[in-house]
Amino acid sequence: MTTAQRNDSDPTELIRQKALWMRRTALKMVYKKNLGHIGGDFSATDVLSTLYFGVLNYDPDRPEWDARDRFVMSKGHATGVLYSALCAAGYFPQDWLETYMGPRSMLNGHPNRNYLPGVETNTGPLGHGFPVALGIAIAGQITGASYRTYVLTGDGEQQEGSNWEAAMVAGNRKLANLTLIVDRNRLQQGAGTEETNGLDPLDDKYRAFGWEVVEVDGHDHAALLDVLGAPVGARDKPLCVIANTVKGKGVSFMEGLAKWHHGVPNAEEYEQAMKELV
Ligand SMILES: Cc1ncc(C[n+]2csc(CCOP(=O)(O)OP(=O)(O)O)c2C)c(N)n1
Ligand SMILES: [Mg+2]
Repeated sequence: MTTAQRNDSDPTELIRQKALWMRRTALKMVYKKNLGHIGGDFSATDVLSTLYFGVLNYDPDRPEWDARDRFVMSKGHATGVLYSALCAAGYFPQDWLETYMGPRSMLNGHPNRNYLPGVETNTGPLGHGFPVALGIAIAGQITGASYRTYVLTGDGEQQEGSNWEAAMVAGNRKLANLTLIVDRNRLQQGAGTEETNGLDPLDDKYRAFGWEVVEVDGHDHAALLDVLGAPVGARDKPLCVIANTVKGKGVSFMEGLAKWHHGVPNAEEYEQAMKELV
């Protein structure tokens, strides 16, 4: 990020302000388009805000800058929060957000790197982003590059088999430059993860695959900053951060309910939600 935006005396203040803006912006986009995935946008907002405004090295004027840290949004359905973050980070102007999922928009329902600066790779099919991030991290390991690779996956997404192939390779290769963040909101589309195809004990699974594992409150900016900003040199394994989150976080009547996976608020609900997001 650009150092001009950072407040070194309290780095969480900027993260908090951006997270609020991102939630309001994602809600506006979803409401206006009458489409989207607001529940998973809100569970991931604090992780993305911490990454973009406290952790990642990037330059929005040079999206392909070689030394940039890579962020892969494997849960590609959550474009409300991804596009809000990229816009807040300076990759494109705010009026582009108005075109969300419109005809010929660059802001598709799922992110497309050929259209939108800042999108590291196309995602949307669950289980796709993590294996791509693995390849990016391996490339960095082979070439001795300094960039770090971060990937955010949904917890329901972890049920896809491709993740476990990627996890195995990362552990075997001791890819310390790779951080996987699991948005552990315990809900997938329409139901809970544990009643659908349980993941627990997720931490033990990753440890068995050769990863270091840390659990964190996925809405606590200071805790996220500590874990995600920790120097790579301090470990010799890939890092799995299980971010315990709440689907729909920030709006009381959305929190923890599967219906808001891709529910859209009506006018009254929209007003109410905006009143809460201050
Ligand atoms: C391979 C594949 N199957 C199904 C879908 C449709 N789909 C989109 S999101 C989703 C649920 C994802 O749940 P989770 O990973 O927990 O996401 P979050 O709770 O963070 O929104 C499903 C089934 C998809 N995008 N890709
Ligand atoms: Mg989930």
